[in-house]
Amino acid sequence: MAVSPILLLLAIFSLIYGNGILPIEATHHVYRNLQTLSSDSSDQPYRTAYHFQPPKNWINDPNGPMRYKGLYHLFYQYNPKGAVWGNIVWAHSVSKDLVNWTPLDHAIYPSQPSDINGCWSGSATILPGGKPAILYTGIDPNNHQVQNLALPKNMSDPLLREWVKSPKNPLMAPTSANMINSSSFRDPTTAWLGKDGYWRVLIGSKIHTRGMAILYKSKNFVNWVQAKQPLHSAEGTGMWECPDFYPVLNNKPSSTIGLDTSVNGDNVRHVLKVSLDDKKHDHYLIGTYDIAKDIFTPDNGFEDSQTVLRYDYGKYYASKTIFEDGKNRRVLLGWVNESSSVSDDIKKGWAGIHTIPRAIWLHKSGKQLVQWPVVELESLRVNPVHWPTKVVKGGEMLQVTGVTAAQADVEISFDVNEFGKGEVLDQWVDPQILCSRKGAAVKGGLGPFGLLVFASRGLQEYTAVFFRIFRYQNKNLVLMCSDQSRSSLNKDNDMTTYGTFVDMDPLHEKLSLRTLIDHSVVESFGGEGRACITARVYPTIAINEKAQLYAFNNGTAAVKITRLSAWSMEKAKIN
Ligand code: DQQ
Repeated sequence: MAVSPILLLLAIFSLIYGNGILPIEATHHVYRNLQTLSSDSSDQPYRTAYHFQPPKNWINDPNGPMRYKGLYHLFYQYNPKGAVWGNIVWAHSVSKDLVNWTPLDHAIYPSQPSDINGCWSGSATILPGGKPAILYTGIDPNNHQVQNLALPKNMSDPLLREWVKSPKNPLMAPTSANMINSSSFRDPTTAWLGKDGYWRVLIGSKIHTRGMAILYKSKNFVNWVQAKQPLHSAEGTGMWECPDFYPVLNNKPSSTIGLDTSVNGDNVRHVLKVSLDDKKHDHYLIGTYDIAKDIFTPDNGFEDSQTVLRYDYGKYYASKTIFEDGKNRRVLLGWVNESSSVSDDIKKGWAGIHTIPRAIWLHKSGKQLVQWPVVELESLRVNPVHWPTKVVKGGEMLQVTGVTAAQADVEISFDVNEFGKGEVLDQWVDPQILCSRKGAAVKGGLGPFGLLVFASRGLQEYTAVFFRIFRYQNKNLVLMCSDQSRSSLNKDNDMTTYGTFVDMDPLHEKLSLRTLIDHSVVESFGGEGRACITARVYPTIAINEKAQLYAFNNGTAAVKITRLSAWSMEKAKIN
Protein backbone atom coordinates (compact mmCIF):
# COMPACT_ATOMS: atom_id res chain seq x y z
CA MET A 1 0.00 0.00 0.00
CA ALA A 2 1.37 3.46 -0.91
CA VAL A 3 1.92 5.75 2.09
CA SER A 4 1.07 9.42 1.55
CA PRO A 5 4.13 11.71 1.85
CA ILE A 6 2.35 13.84 4.50
CA LEU A 7 1.68 10.81 6.70
CA LEU A 8 5.26 9.73 6.26
CA LEU A 9 6.53 13.18 7.26
CA LEU A 10 4.24 13.18 10.28
CA ALA A 11 5.43 9.73 11.29
CA ILE A 12 9.08 10.86 11.09
CA PHE A 13 8.35 14.00 13.12
CA SER A 14 6.45 12.14 15.79
CA LEU A 15 9.37 9.73 16.07
CA ILE A 16 11.82 12.59 16.59
CA TYR A 17 9.70 14.93 18.67
CA GLY A 18 7.17 12.63 20.20
CA ASN A 19 9.46 10.55 22.37
CA GLY A 20 11.19 13.24 24.34
CA ILE A 21 14.48 13.11 22.40
CA LEU A 22 14.14 16.79 21.66
CA PRO A 23 12.28 19.06 24.06
CA ILE A 24 9.04 20.58 22.80
CA GLU A 25 9.36 24.03 24.29
CA ALA A 26 8.58 27.62 23.46
CA THR A 27 11.30 28.12 20.83
CA HIS A 28 10.10 28.43 17.28
CA HIS A 29 11.33 25.26 15.68
CA VAL A 30 11.38 25.86 11.97
CA TYR A 31 9.76 22.98 10.05
CA ARG A 32 9.90 24.33 6.53
CA ASN A 33 7.98 21.44 5.01
CA LEU A 34 5.15 21.63 7.54
CA GLN A 35 4.43 25.36 7.51
CA THR A 36 1.39 25.06 5.29
CA LEU A 37 -0.07 21.89 6.84
CA SER A 38 -3.14 21.99 9.03
CA SER A 39 -6.13 19.70 9.33
CA ASP A 40 -9.80 20.59 9.91
CA SER A 41 -10.47 17.74 12.32
CA SER A 42 -13.86 17.94 14.06
CA ASP A 43 -12.64 15.77 16.96
CA GLN A 44 -11.37 18.55 19.23
CA PRO A 45 -11.25 17.56 22.93
CA TYR A 46 -8.32 19.91 23.58
CA ARG A 47 -9.66 23.20 22.23
CA THR A 48 -10.12 25.60 25.09
CA ALA A 49 -13.45 27.24 25.91
CA TYR A 50 -12.38 30.48 27.59
CA HIS A 51 -8.69 30.94 26.76
CA PHE A 52 -7.74 33.04 23.74
CA GLN A 53 -7.12 31.09 20.56
CA PRO A 54 -8.11 31.55 16.92
CA PRO A 55 -10.16 28.83 15.15
CA LYS A 56 -7.10 27.20 13.64
CA ASN A 57 -3.36 27.34 12.94
CA TRP A 58 -0.34 28.42 14.92
CA ILE A 59 -0.18 31.39 17.30
CA ASN A 60 2.57 32.69 19.53
CA ASP A 61 3.43 36.00 21.24
CA PRO A 62 0.79 38.59 22.14
CA ASN A 63 1.74 41.82 20.37
CA GLY A 64 0.93 45.50 20.83
CA PRO A 65 -1.96 45.14 23.27
CA MET A 66 -3.74 48.45 23.88
CA ARG A 67 -7.07 49.98 24.84
CA TYR A 68 -8.44 52.45 22.32
CA LYS A 69 -11.83 54.18 22.38
CA GLY A 70 -13.10 51.66 24.93
CA LEU A 71 -11.96 48.55 23.05
CA TYR A 72 -9.09 46.23 23.87
CA HIS A 73 -6.92 45.40 20.88
CA LEU A 74 -4.89 42.23 20.84
CA PHE A 75 -2.49 41.50 18.01
CA TYR A 76 -0.62 38.23 17.96
CA GLN A 77 1.98 36.32 16.00
CA TYR A 78 0.07 34.05 13.64
CA ASN A 79 0.73 31.59 10.82
CA PRO A 80 -2.31 31.92 8.50
CA LYS A 81 -1.31 28.75 6.66
CA GLY A 82 -0.43 26.07 9.17
CA ALA A 83 -0.15 24.67 12.68
CA VAL A 84 3.61 25.19 13.13
CA TRP A 85 5.56 28.48 13.30
CA GLY A 86 6.06 30.28 9.94
CA ASN A 87 4.59 32.86 7.50
CA ILE A 88 4.25 35.21 10.48
CA VAL A 89 1.77 38.13 10.42
CA TRP A 90 0.11 40.24 13.10
CA ALA A 91 -3.41 38.85 13.46
CA HIS A 92 -5.87 41.16 15.20
CA SER A 93 -8.83 40.73 17.58
CA VAL A 94 -10.83 43.20 19.66
CA SER A 95 -12.74 42.86 22.90
CA LYS A 96 -14.87 44.91 25.25
CA ASP A 97 -13.99 42.87 28.32
CA LEU A 98 -10.75 40.88 27.78
CA VAL A 99 -12.90 37.72 27.81
CA ASN A 100 -14.88 37.67 24.53
CA TRP A 101 -12.98 38.50 21.34
CA THR A 102 -13.94 39.36 17.76
CA PRO A 103 -11.50 38.67 14.92
CA LEU A 104 -10.55 41.32 12.38
CA ASP A 105 -8.41 41.17 9.26
CA HIS A 106 -4.67 40.85 9.78
CA ALA A 107 -3.30 44.23 10.83
CA ILE A 108 0.36 43.99 9.83
CA TYR A 109 1.76 41.65 7.20
CA PRO A 110 4.83 41.64 4.96
CA SER A 111 4.45 44.44 2.42
CA GLN A 112 7.61 46.54 2.30
CA PRO A 113 11.32 45.66 2.09
CA SER A 114 11.83 46.24 5.79
CA ASP A 115 9.39 43.44 6.73
CA ILE A 116 9.16 41.34 3.59
CA ASN A 117 10.37 38.17 5.33
CA GLY A 118 8.16 38.45 8.40
CA CYS A 119 6.42 40.77 10.84
CA TRP A 120 7.66 39.76 14.27
CA SER A 121 6.85 40.93 17.77
CA GLY A 122 6.45 44.48 18.98
CA SER A 123 4.46 46.85 21.14
CA ALA A 124 2.06 49.76 21.04
CA THR A 125 2.57 53.18 22.60
CA ILE A 126 -0.23 55.71 22.99
CA LEU A 127 1.26 59.07 21.96
CA PRO A 128 0.14 62.39 23.47
CA GLY A 129 -3.22 63.20 21.87
CA GLY A 130 -4.22 59.55 22.04
CA LYS A 131 -2.67 58.31 18.81
CA PRO A 132 -1.46 54.70 18.96
CA ALA A 133 1.89 53.89 17.40
CA ILE A 134 3.18 50.37 16.83
CA LEU A 135 6.87 49.51 16.76
CA TYR A 136 7.56 46.00 15.52
CA THR A 137 10.40 43.89 14.20
CA GLY A 138 10.55 43.28 10.47
CA ILE A 139 12.70 40.74 8.70
CA ASP A 140 14.28 42.40 5.68
CA PRO A 141 15.38 40.86 2.35
CA ASN A 142 18.76 39.94 3.90
CA ASN A 143 17.00 38.29 6.83
CA HIS A 144 18.22 41.07 9.10
CA GLN A 145 16.06 42.08 12.04
CA VAL A 146 15.07 45.76 11.91
CA GLN A 147 12.54 47.93 13.74
CA ASN A 148 9.56 49.48 11.97
CA LEU A 149 6.78 51.92 12.76
CA ALA A 150 3.09 51.60 11.82
CA LEU A 151 0.33 54.13 12.53
CA PRO A 152 -3.45 53.83 12.20
CA LYS A 153 -4.87 54.92 8.85
CA ASN A 154 -8.02 56.27 10.41
CA MET A 155 -8.00 57.39 14.04
CA SER A 156 -11.77 57.67 14.11
CA ASP A 157 -12.14 53.92 13.48
CA PRO A 158 -12.35 52.35 16.96
CA LEU A 159 -11.46 49.01 15.38
CA LEU A 160 -8.15 50.39 14.05
CA ARG A 161 -8.48 48.05 11.10
CA GLU A 162 -5.88 49.55 8.82
CA TRP A 163 -2.28 50.37 9.61
CA VAL A 164 0.07 52.49 7.53
CA LYS A 165 3.76 51.74 7.67
CA SER A 166 6.21 54.62 7.89
CA PRO A 167 8.02 55.37 4.62
CA LYS A 168 11.08 55.94 6.83
CA ASN A 169 11.19 52.28 7.85
CA PRO A 170 13.35 50.72 9.09
CA LEU A 171 13.86 53.21 11.92
CA MET A 172 16.47 51.13 13.74
CA ALA A 173 18.76 48.67 12.03
CA PRO A 174 21.99 46.79 12.64
CA THR A 175 24.93 48.43 10.86
CA SER A 176 28.67 47.93 10.71
CA ALA A 177 28.95 51.06 12.89
CA ASN A 178 26.70 49.93 15.74
CA MET A 179 27.93 46.31 15.56
CA ILE A 180 24.50 44.99 16.50
CA ASN A 181 24.03 41.34 15.61
CA SER A 182 21.48 41.31 12.77
CA SER A 183 19.90 38.04 13.89
CA SER A 184 19.59 39.15 17.54
CA PHE A 185 17.82 42.49 17.42
CA ARG A 186 14.10 42.32 18.03
CA ASP A 187 10.88 42.92 19.94
CA PRO A 188 10.63 46.66 20.76
CA THR A 189 8.89 47.52 24.04
CA THR A 190 6.19 50.07 24.64
CA ALA A 191 8.04 53.41 24.69
CA TRP A 192 8.16 55.75 27.70
CA LEU A 193 8.68 59.50 27.79
CA GLY A 194 11.18 61.35 29.97
CA LYS A 195 10.84 64.92 31.26
CA ASP A 196 13.61 65.76 28.78
CA GLY A 197 11.10 65.18 25.96
CA TYR A 198 12.81 61.99 24.75
CA TRP A 199 10.98 58.75 24.12
CA ARG A 200 12.85 55.63 25.14
CA VAL A 201 12.40 52.10 23.87
CA LEU A 202 14.19 48.80 24.50
CA ILE A 203 15.12 46.20 21.91
CA GLY A 204 16.10 42.65 22.91
CA SER A 205 19.56 41.52 21.86
CA LYS A 206 22.73 39.67 22.80
CA ILE A 207 26.47 39.79 22.24
CA HIS A 208 27.83 36.24 22.32
CA THR A 209 26.14 34.88 25.45
CA ARG A 210 25.48 38.25 27.10
CA GLY A 211 21.77 39.02 26.84
CA MET A 212 20.87 42.69 26.72
CA ALA A 213 18.16 45.30 26.36
CA ILE A 214 19.46 47.95 23.94
CA LEU A 215 18.11 51.44 24.64
CA TYR A 216 17.11 53.83 21.85
CA LYS A 217 15.90 57.43 22.24
CA SER A 218 13.86 59.73 20.03
CA LYS A 219 12.21 63.15 20.17
CA ASN A 220 9.72 62.52 17.37
CA PHE A 221 9.22 58.71 17.44
CA VAL A 222 10.74 58.46 13.96
CA ASN A 223 14.44 59.27 14.34
CA TRP A 224 15.88 56.94 16.94
CA VAL A 225 19.41 57.10 18.32
CA GLN A 226 21.06 54.25 20.17
CA ALA A 227 22.11 55.11 23.74
CA LYS A 228 25.76 54.57 24.68
CA GLN A 229 24.89 51.77 27.11
CA PRO A 230 22.18 49.13 27.05
CA LEU A 231 19.66 49.66 29.84
CA HIS A 232 20.73 46.34 31.26
CA SER A 233 22.62 43.18 30.30
CA ALA A 234 23.68 39.94 31.95
CA GLU A 235 26.45 37.53 31.00
CA GLY A 236 25.44 33.95 30.29
CA THR A 237 21.73 34.63 29.81
CA GLY A 238 21.66 34.38 26.00
CA MET A 239 19.23 36.20 23.74
CA TRP A 240 16.69 38.47 25.47
CA GLU A 241 13.41 38.31 23.59
CA CYS A 242 10.28 40.39 24.18
CA PRO A 243 11.62 42.76 26.88
CA ASP A 244 9.06 44.69 28.91
CA PHE A 245 9.91 47.61 31.20
CA TYR A 246 7.37 49.32 33.45
CA PRO A 247 6.85 51.06 36.77
CA VAL A 248 5.02 49.54 39.73
CA LEU A 249 3.80 51.22 42.90
CA ASN A 250 5.95 50.50 45.94
CA ASN A 251 3.04 50.49 48.31
CA LYS A 252 2.40 49.36 51.84
CA PRO A 253 -0.23 48.15 52.54
CA SER A 254 -0.47 46.64 49.12
CA SER A 255 -2.79 48.07 46.50
CA THR A 256 -3.31 46.60 43.08
CA ILE A 257 -3.06 49.95 41.26
CA GLY A 258 -0.96 49.98 38.09
CA LEU A 259 1.07 52.88 36.70
CA ASP A 260 1.38 54.36 33.25
CA THR A 261 4.62 53.36 31.55
CA SER A 262 6.19 56.84 31.72
CA VAL A 263 5.57 57.35 35.47
CA ASN A 264 8.55 57.57 37.84
CA GLY A 265 9.11 59.03 41.29
CA ASP A 266 9.71 58.32 44.97
CA ASN A 267 7.15 55.61 45.45
CA VAL A 268 7.90 53.85 42.22
CA ARG A 269 9.96 50.77 41.41
CA HIS A 270 10.63 49.38 37.95
CA VAL A 271 10.29 45.90 36.52
CA LEU A 272 12.43 44.60 33.66
CA LYS A 273 11.05 41.39 32.20
CA VAL A 274 12.90 39.45 29.55
CA SER A 275 12.01 36.23 27.77
CA LEU A 276 15.14 34.10 27.88
CA ASP A 277 15.39 32.34 24.53
CA ASP A 278 17.81 29.70 25.86
CA LYS A 279 15.59 28.72 28.78
CA LYS A 280 12.19 29.57 27.31
CA HIS A 281 11.13 31.35 30.49
CA ASP A 282 9.97 34.85 31.34
CA HIS A 283 12.26 36.20 34.08
CA TYR A 284 11.98 39.55 35.79
CA LEU A 285 14.06 41.93 37.85
CA ILE A 286 12.72 44.55 40.26
CA GLY A 287 14.81 47.67 40.65
CA THR A 288 15.23 51.41 40.60
CA TYR A 289 15.35 53.38 37.40
CA ASP A 290 17.16 56.70 37.22
CA ILE A 291 15.64 58.21 34.09
CA ALA A 292 18.00 61.20 34.01
CA LYS A 293 20.96 58.86 33.66
CA ASP A 294 19.04 55.96 32.11
CA ILE A 295 20.42 53.56 34.69
CA PHE A 296 18.40 50.64 35.97
CA THR A 297 19.70 49.10 39.20
CA PRO A 298 17.99 45.81 39.99
CA ASP A 299 17.70 44.35 43.50
CA ASN A 300 18.09 40.80 42.23
CA GLY A 301 19.93 39.12 39.36
CA PHE A 302 19.54 36.26 36.93
CA GLU A 303 22.56 34.42 38.30
CA ASP A 304 21.26 32.98 41.55
CA SER A 305 18.80 30.20 40.85
CA GLN A 306 17.49 30.52 44.43
CA THR A 307 16.35 34.09 43.99
CA VAL A 308 15.61 34.37 40.30
CA LEU A 309 12.02 35.42 39.67
CA ARG A 310 9.66 34.18 36.99
CA TYR A 311 6.15 35.25 36.04
CA ASP A 312 5.10 31.64 35.72
CA TYR A 313 6.95 28.48 36.65
CA GLY A 314 5.21 26.32 34.04
CA LYS A 315 4.87 26.68 30.28
CA TYR A 316 4.67 30.41 29.62
CA TYR A 317 6.58 32.78 27.33
CA ALA A 318 6.85 36.06 25.40
CA SER A 319 4.50 37.98 27.67
CA LYS A 320 3.71 41.68 27.55
CA THR A 321 1.90 44.13 29.84
CA ILE A 322 -0.50 46.94 29.06
CA PHE A 323 -1.46 49.84 31.33
CA GLU A 324 -5.14 50.63 31.39
CA ASP A 325 -5.88 54.24 32.11
CA GLY A 326 -9.54 54.04 33.05
CA LYS A 327 -9.07 51.08 35.37
CA ASN A 328 -5.68 52.07 36.76
CA ARG A 329 -4.36 48.58 36.41
CA ARG A 330 -1.58 46.84 34.59
CA VAL A 331 -2.57 43.67 32.76
CA LEU A 332 -0.24 40.87 31.69
CA LEU A 333 -0.80 38.74 28.58
CA GLY A 334 1.28 35.67 27.77
CA TRP A 335 1.62 32.83 25.30
CA VAL A 336 1.40 29.14 26.22
CA ASN A 337 2.82 26.72 23.70
CA GLU A 338 1.53 23.18 23.23
CA SER A 339 3.03 20.22 25.05
CA SER A 340 1.86 17.85 22.33
CA SER A 341 3.95 16.52 19.47
CA VAL A 342 4.20 18.44 16.20
CA SER A 343 2.33 15.66 14.39
CA ASP A 344 -0.52 15.92 16.93
CA ASP A 345 -0.61 19.71 16.47
CA ILE A 346 -0.94 19.28 12.72
CA LYS A 347 -3.67 16.69 13.23
CA LYS A 348 -5.68 18.97 15.49
CA GLY A 349 -4.99 21.87 13.12
CA TRP A 350 -3.84 24.42 15.68
CA ALA A 351 -1.15 25.21 18.24
CA GLY A 352 -0.77 27.82 20.97
CA ILE A 353 -3.11 29.69 23.28
CA HIS A 354 -2.84 32.78 25.45
CA THR A 355 -3.26 32.77 29.22
CA ILE A 356 -6.16 34.52 30.89
CA PRO A 357 -5.13 38.20 31.14
CA ARG A 358 -3.77 38.79 34.64
CA ALA A 359 -3.69 41.96 36.71
CA ILE A 360 -0.11 42.44 37.94
CA TRP A 361 1.29 44.50 40.81
CA LEU A 362 4.12 44.59 43.36
CA HIS A 363 3.64 42.52 46.50
CA LYS A 364 3.68 44.51 49.73
CA SER A 365 7.03 42.91 50.62
CA GLY A 366 8.47 44.69 47.55
CA LYS A 367 10.27 41.44 46.74
CA GLN A 368 8.07 40.01 44.01
CA LEU A 369 5.08 40.60 41.77
CA VAL A 370 1.57 39.27 42.30
CA GLN A 371 -0.75 38.16 39.48
CA TRP A 372 -4.47 37.47 39.47
CA PRO A 373 -6.89 36.69 36.61
CA VAL A 374 -8.74 39.86 35.58
CA VAL A 375 -12.03 40.22 37.42
CA GLU A 376 -13.95 40.23 34.11
CA LEU A 377 -13.32 36.48 33.83
CA GLU A 378 -15.73 35.93 36.71
CA SER A 379 -18.62 36.82 34.37
CA LEU A 380 -18.26 33.30 32.94
CA ARG A 381 -18.75 31.60 36.32
CA VAL A 382 -22.02 29.64 36.68
CA ASN A 383 -23.47 27.02 39.05
CA PRO A 384 -21.31 27.71 42.09
CA VAL A 385 -20.44 24.95 44.51
CA HIS A 386 -19.36 26.00 48.01
CA TRP A 387 -18.16 23.58 50.64
CA PRO A 388 -18.40 24.05 54.38
CA THR A 389 -15.12 23.63 56.26
CA LYS A 390 -13.88 20.04 55.85
CA VAL A 391 -11.00 18.10 57.30
CA VAL A 392 -9.12 15.94 54.79
CA LYS A 393 -7.31 13.13 56.53
CA GLY A 394 -4.05 11.70 55.24
CA GLY A 395 -4.73 9.48 52.24
CA GLU A 396 -8.22 10.91 51.63
CA MET A 397 -9.71 12.11 48.34
CA LEU A 398 -12.92 14.13 48.21
CA GLN A 399 -14.72 14.53 44.91
CA VAL A 400 -15.95 17.99 43.93
CA THR A 401 -19.27 17.31 42.23
CA GLY A 402 -21.67 19.73 40.57
CA VAL A 403 -19.15 21.46 38.26
CA THR A 404 -18.13 20.77 34.68
CA ALA A 405 -14.71 19.55 35.72
CA ALA A 406 -13.05 20.04 32.30
CA GLN A 407 -14.14 23.70 32.16
CA ALA A 408 -14.02 25.19 35.64
CA ASP A 409 -12.63 27.79 38.02
CA VAL A 410 -11.74 26.49 41.50
CA GLU A 411 -10.62 28.34 44.61
CA ILE A 412 -9.47 26.33 47.61
CA SER A 413 -7.78 27.31 50.89
CA PHE A 414 -6.13 25.05 53.42
CA ASP A 415 -5.35 25.49 57.06
CA VAL A 416 -2.48 23.37 58.36
CA ASN A 417 -1.16 23.08 61.86
CA GLU A 418 0.80 19.87 62.42
CA PHE A 419 4.01 21.57 61.37
CA GLY A 420 6.05 18.96 63.22
CA LYS A 421 5.13 16.51 60.49
CA GLY A 422 6.76 18.54 57.69
CA GLU A 423 9.51 16.62 55.88
CA VAL A 424 12.98 17.96 56.61
CA LEU A 425 14.98 19.41 53.74
CA ASP A 426 18.69 19.39 54.54
CA GLN A 427 19.80 21.48 51.63
CA TRP A 428 18.17 23.73 49.04
CA VAL A 429 16.91 21.80 46.05
CA ASP A 430 15.58 23.27 42.82
CA PRO A 431 11.79 23.28 43.37
CA GLN A 432 11.01 21.84 39.94
CA ILE A 433 13.33 18.91 40.64
CA LEU A 434 11.79 18.51 44.09
CA CYS A 435 8.31 18.38 42.57
CA SER A 436 9.43 15.77 40.02
CA ARG A 437 10.96 13.61 42.74
CA LYS A 438 8.03 14.06 45.07
CA GLY A 439 4.99 14.01 42.85
CA ALA A 440 1.43 13.73 44.11
CA ALA A 441 1.69 9.95 44.41
CA VAL A 442 4.67 10.17 46.80
CA LYS A 443 3.34 10.13 50.35
CA GLY A 444 4.62 12.91 52.57
CA GLY A 445 4.21 14.43 56.04
CA LEU A 446 2.58 17.81 55.58
CA GLY A 447 1.29 17.36 52.06
CA PRO A 448 1.05 16.72 49.21
CA PHE A 449 -2.43 18.22 49.41
CA GLY A 450 -4.33 20.10 46.73
CA LEU A 451 -6.41 19.35 43.64
CA LEU A 452 -6.55 16.49 41.19
CA VAL A 453 -7.85 17.88 37.91
CA PHE A 454 -8.65 16.10 34.66
CA ALA A 455 -8.85 12.89 36.70
CA SER A 456 -10.29 9.74 35.15
CA ARG A 457 -12.53 7.60 37.38
CA GLY A 458 -9.91 4.92 37.90
CA LEU A 459 -7.14 7.55 38.26
CA GLN A 460 -5.30 6.19 35.23
CA GLU A 461 -4.99 9.89 34.34
CA TYR A 462 -4.82 13.02 36.46
CA THR A 463 -2.94 16.29 36.79
CA ALA A 464 -2.14 17.23 40.38
CA VAL A 465 -1.70 20.79 41.62
CA PHE A 466 -0.59 20.74 45.22
CA PHE A 467 1.43 22.01 48.14
CA ARG A 468 4.02 20.24 50.27
CA ILE A 469 5.48 21.91 53.33
CA PHE A 470 9.07 21.25 54.31
CA ARG A 471 11.10 22.15 57.35
CA TYR A 472 14.17 24.00 56.06
CA GLN A 473 16.61 26.01 58.18
CA ASN A 474 14.08 26.01 61.04
CA LYS A 475 11.39 27.58 58.87
CA ASN A 476 8.40 26.23 56.98
CA LEU A 477 9.08 26.14 53.27
CA VAL A 478 6.05 25.91 50.99
CA LEU A 479 6.49 24.04 47.72
CA MET A 480 3.85 24.35 45.01
CA CYS A 481 3.82 21.76 42.22
CA SER A 482 1.93 21.07 39.02
CA ASP A 483 2.52 17.37 38.38
CA GLN A 484 1.77 16.33 34.81
CA SER A 485 3.52 12.94 35.01
CA ARG A 486 0.19 11.10 34.86
CA SER A 487 -1.79 13.65 32.89
CA SER A 488 -2.23 11.48 29.81
CA LEU A 489 -1.90 7.93 28.59
CA ASN A 490 -0.46 9.42 25.38
CA LYS A 491 3.23 9.47 26.21
CA ASP A 492 4.10 11.53 23.11
CA ASN A 493 3.32 14.64 25.13
CA ASP A 494 5.81 16.70 27.12
CA MET A 495 4.70 15.75 30.65
CA THR A 496 7.30 17.71 32.60
CA THR A 497 6.37 18.46 36.21
CA TYR A 498 6.75 22.09 37.29
CA GLY A 499 7.30 23.65 40.70
CA THR A 500 8.25 26.68 42.73
CA PHE A 501 8.55 27.72 46.34
CA VAL A 502 5.90 30.17 47.54
CA ASP A 503 7.26 33.00 49.65
CA MET A 504 4.74 32.85 52.50
CA ASP A 505 4.39 31.83 56.11
CA PRO A 506 1.83 29.00 56.47
CA LEU A 507 1.85 29.54 60.23
CA HIS A 508 0.03 32.84 59.81
CA GLU A 509 -1.50 32.64 56.35
CA LYS A 510 -3.95 30.23 54.77
CA LEU A 511 -2.57 28.30 51.83
CA SER A 512 -4.68 29.29 48.90
CA LEU A 513 -4.86 27.91 45.40
CA ARG A 514 -6.92 29.01 42.41
CA THR A 515 -6.92 26.80 39.35
CA LEU A 516 -8.42 27.60 35.96
CA ILE A 517 -9.18 24.36 34.15
CA ASP A 518 -9.96 24.53 30.44
CA HIS A 519 -9.78 21.27 28.42
CA SER A 520 -6.02 21.26 27.81
CA VAL A 521 -4.76 23.99 30.11
CA VAL A 522 -4.35 24.13 33.89
CA GLU A 523 -3.49 27.65 35.05
CA SER A 524 -2.78 27.79 38.78
CA PHE A 525 -2.25 30.67 41.21
CA GLY A 526 -0.80 29.82 44.63
CA GLY A 527 -0.47 32.03 47.70
CA GLU A 528 -3.01 34.55 46.37
CA GLY A 529 -1.11 35.03 43.13
CA ARG A 530 2.45 34.95 44.44
CA ALA A 531 3.24 31.79 42.46
CA CYS A 532 1.78 30.92 39.05
CA ILE A 533 2.17 27.66 37.16
CA THR A 534 0.61 26.97 33.77
CA ALA A 535 0.55 23.49 32.25
CA ARG A 536 -0.77 21.98 29.03
CA VAL A 537 -2.26 18.49 29.32
CA TYR A 538 -4.01 16.14 26.91
CA PRO A 539 -5.93 13.44 28.78
CA THR A 540 -7.22 10.56 26.69
CA ILE A 541 -9.86 9.29 29.14
CA ALA A 542 -10.56 12.30 31.37
CA ILE A 543 -11.97 14.51 28.62
CA ASN A 544 -15.14 16.63 28.66
CA GLU A 545 -17.80 15.13 30.96
CA LYS A 546 -15.54 12.19 31.81
CA ALA A 547 -13.14 14.49 33.67
CA GLN A 548 -13.41 14.45 37.47
CA LEU A 549 -12.19 16.91 40.06
CA TYR A 550 -10.97 16.00 43.57
CA ALA A 551 -9.43 17.61 46.60
CA PHE A 552 -6.78 15.27 48.03
CA ASN A 553 -4.30 14.85 50.82
CA ASN A 554 -1.47 12.34 50.54
CA GLY A 555 0.43 13.41 53.67
CA THR A 556 0.25 11.85 57.12
CA ALA A 557 -0.99 15.06 58.75
CA ALA A 558 -4.65 16.01 58.31
CA VAL A 559 -5.36 19.41 56.71
CA LYS A 560 -8.48 21.54 56.89
CA ILE A 561 -10.18 22.96 53.79
CA THR A 562 -11.41 26.33 55.02
CA ARG A 563 -12.83 27.33 51.66
CA LEU A 564 -13.73 25.57 48.48
CA SER A 565 -15.65 27.46 45.84
CA ALA A 566 -15.89 26.03 42.35
CA TRP A 567 -17.72 27.20 39.27
CA SER A 568 -18.51 25.72 35.92
CA MET A 569 -17.28 28.14 33.27
CA GLU A 570 -19.36 29.18 30.31
CA LYS A 571 -17.76 29.19 26.90
CA ALA A 572 -16.46 32.64 25.96
CA LYS A 573 -17.11 34.01 22.48
CA ILE A 574 -13.62 33.92 21.07
CA ASN A 575 -12.93 34.63 17.42
N1 DQQ B 1 8.67 35.32 18.63
C1 DQQ B 1 8.75 36.30 17.61
C2 DQQ B 1 10.01 37.04 17.84
C3 DQQ B 1 10.24 36.84 19.30
C4 DQQ B 1 9.81 35.43 19.51
C5 DQQ B 1 8.69 35.62 16.25
C6 DQQ B 1 9.48 35.10 20.93
O1 DQQ B 1 9.88 38.41 17.51
O2 DQQ B 1 11.57 37.07 19.66
O3 DQQ B 1 7.48 34.97 16.07
O4 DQQ B 1 8.60 34.02 21.05
